[in-house]
Amino acid sequence: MAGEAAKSGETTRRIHIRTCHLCEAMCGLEVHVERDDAGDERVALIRPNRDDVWSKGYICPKGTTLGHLHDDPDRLRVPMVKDDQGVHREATWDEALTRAEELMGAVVAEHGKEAVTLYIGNPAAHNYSISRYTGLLMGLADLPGPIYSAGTVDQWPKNLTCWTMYGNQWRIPAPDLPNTDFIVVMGANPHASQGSLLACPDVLGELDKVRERGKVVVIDPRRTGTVDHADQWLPILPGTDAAMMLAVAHVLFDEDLVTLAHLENRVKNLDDVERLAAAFPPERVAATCGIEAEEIRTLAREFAAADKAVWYARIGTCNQEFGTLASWLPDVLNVLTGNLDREGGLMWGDPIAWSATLKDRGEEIEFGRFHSRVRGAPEVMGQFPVSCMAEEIATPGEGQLKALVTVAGNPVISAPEADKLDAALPLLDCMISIDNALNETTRHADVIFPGLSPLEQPHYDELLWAWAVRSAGKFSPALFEPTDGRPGEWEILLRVGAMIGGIPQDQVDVKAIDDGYFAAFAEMGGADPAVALAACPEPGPERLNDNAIRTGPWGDRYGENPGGLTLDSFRAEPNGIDMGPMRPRLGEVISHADGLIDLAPPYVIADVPRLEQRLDRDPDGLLLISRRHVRSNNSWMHNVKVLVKGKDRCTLLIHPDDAAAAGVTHGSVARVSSEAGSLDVPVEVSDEMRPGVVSLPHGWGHDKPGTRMAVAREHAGVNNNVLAPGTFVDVPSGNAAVNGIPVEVAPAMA
Ligand SMILES: Nc1nc2c(c(=O)[nH]1)N[C@H]1C(S)=C(S)[C@@H](COP(=O)(O)OP(=O)(O)OC[C@H]3O[C@@H](n4cnc5c(=O)[nH]c(N)nc54)[C@H](O)[C@@H]3O)O[C@H]1N2
Ligand SMILES: Nc1nc2c(c(=O)[nH]1)N[C@H]1C(S)=C(S)[C@@H](COP(=O)(O)OP(=O)(O)OC[C@H]3O[C@@H](n4cnc5c(=O)[nH]c(N)nc54)[C@H](O)[C@@H]3O)O[C@H]1N2
Ligand code: SF4
Ligand SMILES: [Mo]
Repeated sequence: MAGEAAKSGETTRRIHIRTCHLCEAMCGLEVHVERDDAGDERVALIRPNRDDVWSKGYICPKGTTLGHLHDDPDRLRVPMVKDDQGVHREATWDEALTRAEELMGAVVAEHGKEAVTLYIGNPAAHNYSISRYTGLLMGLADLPGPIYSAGTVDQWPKNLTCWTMYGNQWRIPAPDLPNTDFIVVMGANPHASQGSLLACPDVLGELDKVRERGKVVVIDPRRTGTVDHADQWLPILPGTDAAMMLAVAHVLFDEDLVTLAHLENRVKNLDDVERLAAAFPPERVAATCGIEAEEIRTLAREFAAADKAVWYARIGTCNQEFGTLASWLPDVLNVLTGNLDREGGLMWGDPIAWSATLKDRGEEIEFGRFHSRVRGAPEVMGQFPVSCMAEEIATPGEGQLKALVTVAGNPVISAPEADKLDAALPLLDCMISIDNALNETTRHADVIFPGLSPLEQPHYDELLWAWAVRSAGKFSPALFEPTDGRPGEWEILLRVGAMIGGIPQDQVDVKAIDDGYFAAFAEMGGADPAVALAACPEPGPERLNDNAIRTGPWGDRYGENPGGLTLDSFRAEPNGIDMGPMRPRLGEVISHADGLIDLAPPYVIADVPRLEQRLDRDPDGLLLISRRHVRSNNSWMHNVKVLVKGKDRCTLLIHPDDAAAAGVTHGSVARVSSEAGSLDVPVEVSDEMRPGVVSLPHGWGHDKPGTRMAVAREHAGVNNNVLAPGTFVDVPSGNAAVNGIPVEVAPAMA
C-alpha cells in the first residue's frame, strides 16, 4: 500500500506508512497526503495501518493528530533569540548559534563547566536523533557535574532496582501480556497511558483476553478506565504499595507458596527477603494500605496458584514516597512465584536493534559519589533529583548553576515545585533550549533551536523495544523534506555540545565529529569501524540505526551474516519486521559478576526501616495523586485543538464524602493547598476516587505570559506540580513523590 497514488479531482493523494512516535504503543499509521495543483502537500487523513506487523490496526486519538502537530502555526520552525526587552524574535541559524556561543562561552570562561547543566525531557525517549545525539552532546560537553532529566519524576526507582538486582539500569523486564493468565496492574493506567515500561499495542484489548483466560486485578486509589477491563479493583492508599507487597511476600513464605522453579540457583539473598517480609503480616499493613488483610491473603494465594502470572507496576509505584521499595517488590513477587523470565510472566524483550542505553556500563554499583550543593542530595546514577534544579540555580555561592540546556523538556510544568523553578530560570546567565515550542519553560531561554516536525524526520523506536512483548522493528522515512535546508536535531545537539566543550562554531567539523562518534558506536556493536564507515559515509542518526540493526541479534554484521537484517531491510518493509514473541533470556541479561539476581540489594533494603515508620504514621487527611488522559501527552500536546476541545479535563476529582466534608460541590471551584503552594480548580465529584484521595492531572497550567501556544492558553488549566514539595522524594532514588501529597481542600474564595 505504501506510496500508492490515486487521482481525486484536482488533487493527488499518496499514502505514507509511518509509526506514531508519541508513546510506547508504537502504532502503525497510514498518513494520507494530498498534493494540490500548485504542488503543495498536506496531510488529509491519518488512519490505522491494519497491515502493521506489530499494531495490526490499533491506534488511539492522538495518533491521528501528527498532521496537526506538523501544521501547528505556533510550532517553531526557525530559531528564536531573546532580545534586550526580553521578547523572543525569529533569528537565522547563524545568529542563534552565535548568540548561544557568546552566552555559553562567557559562563564557561567565568565559572567553569561546573556551572553548566542539562535537562533532558521525555520525547528524547521517542526520537532516535535526540536520544543518540544527547549522548554525543554530553560527550563533547564533558560536564564535570550531574545532569537533570524527567527520569527523576518518572522511572528512576525502577532503573535503580534493575541496576542493583540485575546489574543493568535499563534491563527492565515487562509483562508477557499476550501469554499470561493472571495479571496484577499496580499504579498503572494503560487506559490513558497505553502502557509504560511495557510496549504493547492495545493493552486494554490484551487485558480483556487475560480475563477470558484468568484474572486481572488493578491496584490503584482511583477506579480508572483500566478497571473496566479488570475483575477486581483494590483501592489502595497512595504510597503504601511497598507495605502491601511485603505483606503478599509474607503470605507466600508463611503459607509455603514460594516456588522459585527454574530460578532456583539463579538468585541470592532470598533469606533477606523472607526476614524482611516476616515483619509485614497483612494484618499489620491493612489499615495503612486501606486494604483488608483477608484481601491481601487471597490475592497472594491466587497469584501463587495461577499457572502463568505477572505482577506489573508502573508510575504510581515510582512517583511516590517509597518508589524504590515499590519498584523492587513487584520483581521479587514474580521471582517468588517462579514467574520471572518465563512465558506469561515478567520477561525481557529482545530488540532487533540494540540500544546504546542498554549496553552494560561495567560500573561498580555506587550511590552518592557526590552531593548536591544546597540540599546535600546524593547523586543517583549521575543525576540529582530534578527538584534540586531550582535551588541550585537560585542559591548564590561557589558552584551555582549559571547555564542550562534543555532538550525536549518542559520542567516548569513537569517538575515539582514548579513555581520555584519558573522563578529561578530567569536568574541564569545562559539558557538554551532545543524544543519545538515556545512554552512555559522555553520562554525563559535566551536561544531556542527548533527540532524538525515529527513528519520531517525518519523514525525508528530504539529503547522501547527493550520492554516490548515481541521482537519487532519499524522504520519510517521522513514524509516531508525539512523546509529551507534546516539542520536535523542531531546536528544542533552536536553543535551545542561543541559549544560547551569549547570548540568554536566556525571550527566545528560536523562530518569529522560524527564520523568519530559513529566509529565508536560501531565498535560498541562489535563491528570493524573502518568497514562500518565505508558502508555508511553519510553522517547522522540513520547510520547509527543501521549499525545497531546490523550488529544486533538478527543483523547482517556487514556481510558476515549474509541475508541478515540492515536498515534497508526495514525500508523495504514499511509495515515492519517481526521476529517473534518474548523468550527466556536470563543468562543473557544478568550482568552481575556472579551471574545471580540479587533479590535483596543492600542499598534497596536499607530503606525498609523508613517504610516501617510509615506504618505507624497517623493518617494524613486528603492525599493528592496525579492522572493522565488519553488525549494529553504530558504537557506538550495541549495546543492541538481536536485533543483539548470539549469538557474541561483539568479538574479536581474528589469522592462525594470528601467533597461534603470539605464543603465543595460538583462544578464549584476549590482551593487546593499543600505545604508547597495552592491553586484554584473546578471540582468534579466522583466515587471513582477512593475516599481520602483526590486527583489532578499533570501537564496543565498554560497561562504564563510570553509563550506561543494559542490553543493551550485557551484551555490553560492549572499546574498540579505547584503543589508538589521539592523535598518530598523517594529517598534512595531521589525520585519526586508527586503522588500522595498531603493537601487541604476548601471552597475557593469568591
Ligand atoms: N505531577 C506529576 N508530574 C509529572 C508526572 C506525573 O505523573 N505527575 N509525570 C512525569 C513524567 S512520567 C514525565 S516523563 C515528565 C515529562 O516531563 P518533560 O519531558 O519535562 O515534559 P513534557 O511535557 O513531556 O515536555 C516535552 C517537551 O518536548 C518538546 N518536544 C516535543 N517533541 C519534540 C521534538 O521532536 N524535539 C524537541 N526538541 N522537542 C520536542 C515539547 O515542546 C515540550 O517542551 O513529567 C513528569 N511530571
Ligand atoms: N495519553 C497519555 N499517554 C501517556 C502519557 C500521557 O501524558 N498521556 N505519558 C507517558 C509517560 S511519560 C509515562 S511515564 C506513562 C505512564 O504510564 P502509567 O504508569 O500507566 O501512568 P498513569 O496513567 O499516570 O497511571 C498511573 C496510575 O497510578 C495511580 N496511582 C497514583 N498514586 C498511586 C499509588 O501510590 N499507588 C498505586 N498503586 N497507584 C497510584 C494513579 O491513580 C494512576 O491511575 O504514560 C505515557 N503515556
Ligand atoms: S497509542 Fe496513540 S499515541 Fe500511542 S503510539 Fe498509538 S496512536 Fe500514537
Ligand atoms: Mo514519563
